[in-house]
Amino acid sequence: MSSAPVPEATKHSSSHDREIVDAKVIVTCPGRNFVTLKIVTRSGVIGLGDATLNGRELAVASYLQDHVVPNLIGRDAGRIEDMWQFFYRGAYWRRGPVTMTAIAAVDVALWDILGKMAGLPIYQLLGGRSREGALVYGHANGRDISETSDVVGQFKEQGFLAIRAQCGVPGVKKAYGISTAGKPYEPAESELPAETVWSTPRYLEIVPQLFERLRADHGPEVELLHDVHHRLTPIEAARLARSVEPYRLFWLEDATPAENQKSFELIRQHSVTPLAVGEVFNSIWDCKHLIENQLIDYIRTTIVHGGGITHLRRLADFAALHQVRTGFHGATDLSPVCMGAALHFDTWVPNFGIQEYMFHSDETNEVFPHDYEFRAGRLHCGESAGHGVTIDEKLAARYPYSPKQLPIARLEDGAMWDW
Ligand code: KDG
Ligand code: MG
Repeated sequence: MSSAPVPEATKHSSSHDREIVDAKVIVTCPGRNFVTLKIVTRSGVIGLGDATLNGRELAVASYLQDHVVPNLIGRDAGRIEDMWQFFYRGAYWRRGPVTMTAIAAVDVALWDILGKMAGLPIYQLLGGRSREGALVYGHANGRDISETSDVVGQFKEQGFLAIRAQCGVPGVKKAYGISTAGKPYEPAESELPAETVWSTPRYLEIVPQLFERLRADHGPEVELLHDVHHRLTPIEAARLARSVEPYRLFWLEDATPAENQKSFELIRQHSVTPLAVGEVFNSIWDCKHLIENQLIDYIRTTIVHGGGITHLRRLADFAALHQVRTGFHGATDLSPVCMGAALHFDTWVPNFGIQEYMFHSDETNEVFPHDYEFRAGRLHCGESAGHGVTIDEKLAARYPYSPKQLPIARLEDGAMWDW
C-alpha cells in the first residue's frame, strides 16, 4: 500500500529540520549601530532578530554571545513559547532592557523561521489581517515655531496623516528632538554623553504656542503628537496636558518618568489630552498599573525592547481589555528588522493605534533590504514569508561598530535631570 503524500509544510517542519545549528551576532554601523541575531536551522532556514539597544549595543551583543547563543544550539526552533519561557523564567536575573532585548532578538528570529517554514508572513501566523496598513507618524522638528510649521507642511505633502512636532526652546541649547540644521535628528552622537541643559519654565511657555500655531497653519484634521521625553514632574505634566487641550493632540508622550506608575493619576485628574508612554519599558509589569487603571491611552513598548512578539502579544491583549491601544516606538535606533516585525504585529493587532516611523538612512536600508513600504500615510508590511527583512552580511561587515552614547540633561544650576 502506498503512503499518502506528505504535505510541503509538514515535510519542512520536523523537529530534526528545525534544530538550530548556528546562531551569530552581527554588529554593524551603516550610519548608526545595529545588533542583529541570525539563527540557522538544520534545513538551512534563516531567522533574523533585532537586538539593538541604543548606546548599549555591546552589552546586548555580549549577553547574546555569552549567555544565549550557547543555549540555542541543538534546540527546536519551532518551540517559540518554550524558548521564551526558558530565557525569561529560566533566568534568575530576569527582566531589564539588556535581557529583554536579547530575548526579543531570539523570539523574532524564531517567528521569522516559523513563517518561512510555513510559507506565510508573520501577520498570518498571528491571526491574519485586521487592517490594510498601519497609520504612521513622522517627525517634524525645527529650530523655532515657524520652521517646525514649515516641516509639518512638508510631511503633509509627502502624504503623512499624523506628525509629531518638536521645536527649539529659546534659551535652551540642544532641545530634545531638534537636529543640527538640515540633518535628520539622531540623539546618540558622541562617544561619551553630550551634556544638554534643560529649563522647564521655558519649555512650558513655548509648547502651547507651537500647537496653537500648527492648528492655525494646518487646520483641524492632521493628527499632531508631541514627545516630552520624561522631562516634567507629574504636576508640570498635568499643566502642559491641560494647556494643549484646545489643540487636540493625538497624544502627549512620556510626559513624566513612569517608574512610579501612580504618578500618571495626577495628570489624568487634570486633563483629557491622550497620553502615551512606554518606549523604555521592557515588560508587562512596567505598565500593569498604568493599563489596569486606564491612566494611559497608548502603550509604546515595542518588539525589540519588550521581549519580542511573544511578550508584546500578551501585553497588547491585556491593554485591549482596558481600551489602551498600541503605538510602537519606531525611532531610527530600532533596525529595519524590528520595523518589519512591528508592522506584521500592527497589521494583525486588534487594538492598534499608530506606529512611529522615522526614515532610516540609505546605507541602513541597503544593509537591511526589506519589503515594507509607505503609501498614503500608512506603512504596509510585505507578503514575503516571515517578517520580510534580510541582511546583506558582506555589506554589513564594511561598517564597523562606532561607539556612541545618548546625551544627558542638566538643569540650569548644573543638577542632573532626566534626559
Ligand atoms: O534611543 C533613544 C531614542 O529612541 C528616543 O530618544 C526616541 O523618544 C524617542 C522617540 O519617541 O522616538
Ligand atoms: Mg519618545
